[in-house]
Amino acid sequence: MKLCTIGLGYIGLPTSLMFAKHGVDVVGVDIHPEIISNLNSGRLHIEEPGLEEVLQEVLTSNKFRATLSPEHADVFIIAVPTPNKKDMHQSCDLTHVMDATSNILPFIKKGNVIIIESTIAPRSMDDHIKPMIERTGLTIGKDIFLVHCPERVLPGRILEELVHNNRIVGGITETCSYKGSLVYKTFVQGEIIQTDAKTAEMSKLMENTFRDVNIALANELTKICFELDINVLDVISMANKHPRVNIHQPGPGVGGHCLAVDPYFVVAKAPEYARIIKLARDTNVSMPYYIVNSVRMMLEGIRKPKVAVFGLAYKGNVDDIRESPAIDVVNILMGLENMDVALHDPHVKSGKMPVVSVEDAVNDADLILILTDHDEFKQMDYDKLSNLMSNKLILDTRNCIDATKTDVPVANLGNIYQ
Ligand code: SAJ
Repeated sequence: MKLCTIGLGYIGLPTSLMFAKHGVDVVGVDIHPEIISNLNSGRLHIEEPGLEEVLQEVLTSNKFRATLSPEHADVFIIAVPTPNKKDMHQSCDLTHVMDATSNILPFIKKGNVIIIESTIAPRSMDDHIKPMIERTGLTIGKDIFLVHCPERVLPGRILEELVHNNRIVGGITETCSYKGSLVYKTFVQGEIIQTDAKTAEMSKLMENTFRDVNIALANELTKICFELDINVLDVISMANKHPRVNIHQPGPGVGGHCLAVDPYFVVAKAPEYARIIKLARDTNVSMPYYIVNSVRMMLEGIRKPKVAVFGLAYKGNVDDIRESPAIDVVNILMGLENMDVALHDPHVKSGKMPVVSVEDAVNDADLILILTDHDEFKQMDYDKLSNLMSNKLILDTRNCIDATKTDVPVANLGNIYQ
């Protein structure tokens, strides 16, 4: 089998490498020449545990190569970004998916399987992708097989989840679903569930929406508990002792290219009904302001305070800053008069954000503001580090450090004041 993947980002690259590792001849396509030359020389442009080793392995076995333009293949997988449009409801921008589909059209032939893995708004396959393919004159379900198989892997655990997660394969026809499922049988050990395209689209969106709404509940509860002088973290851990309750963790907001993006695709399709989903988004988007207010309360009385921000990535142990709430917090803090802000993130390269060393960040700082739960922050010697500070305060918005291991006062979202 020969596979041509379009898009070599957080999903397309690990997926390509996994197929190559399992004996498939893979050609990966991306529009960025530097990504192509880096990958062909064994260098990654994204951080993901275990990925570098797999890249070396499939380059050595000649099962993978990267290139700028598509080629004939048996299977095409499209894994390009679907951002929000800048319209009223932030609907799904299908431009990259449509472009990628149009770019492979000259190379498709009878018997091919075309798979869209990008997260897309409900009905995108039926209303937009299917008509494009049909214009070639090929009959879907007979000559060519079109499916939506949404990616569902968790950054940080991608290689493991690619193999062990269940896959939803939503075909335009039943034969399409069947042909699509055969492709994933190459390495998927989880269940491969066949359905139609629009059910697959909506299921994927609901997975991320469920999580976003649940986190919004935790964030709303944080504000309620603060007003009532109750520790929200204790409340959540007590409530979660119930066998059917699982409230997620509050934090500075919800980031990444999935939870902070996908729920809007549903809202935009049915705004009059998607009310909880929209409110949850608004609640999560409000959290950076809540965090900055908390910082201001903790620093009250200090003339020109300095905040050392720990963590810019949208979540722990990744380098991805897309939609990161930490970036929103930083922007709001930097907009305040009489506030110094220094940024530290061991995973984020200085080209992306003006990050400094941990010592430079805390030097003369009044407060360490932890916004991302990187392992490095959990293991830090805060007693030693705090000797560089003017005032010794930590606000751990991720509740990730062990406050009993340091003499520095540690506040968290359950306990803003010290
Ligand atoms: N977060 C909280 N509280 C929590 C859990 C997460 O504030 O209790 C925040 C994180 O810090 C982060 C954001 O939510 O800012 C999203 O992180 P995440 O770990 O929940 O998810 P992602 O965006 O890394 O990956 C999600 C996953 N979806 C689900 O778990 C339902 C993943 O399986 C999907 O493949 C991925 O979205 C995607 O690409 O759609």
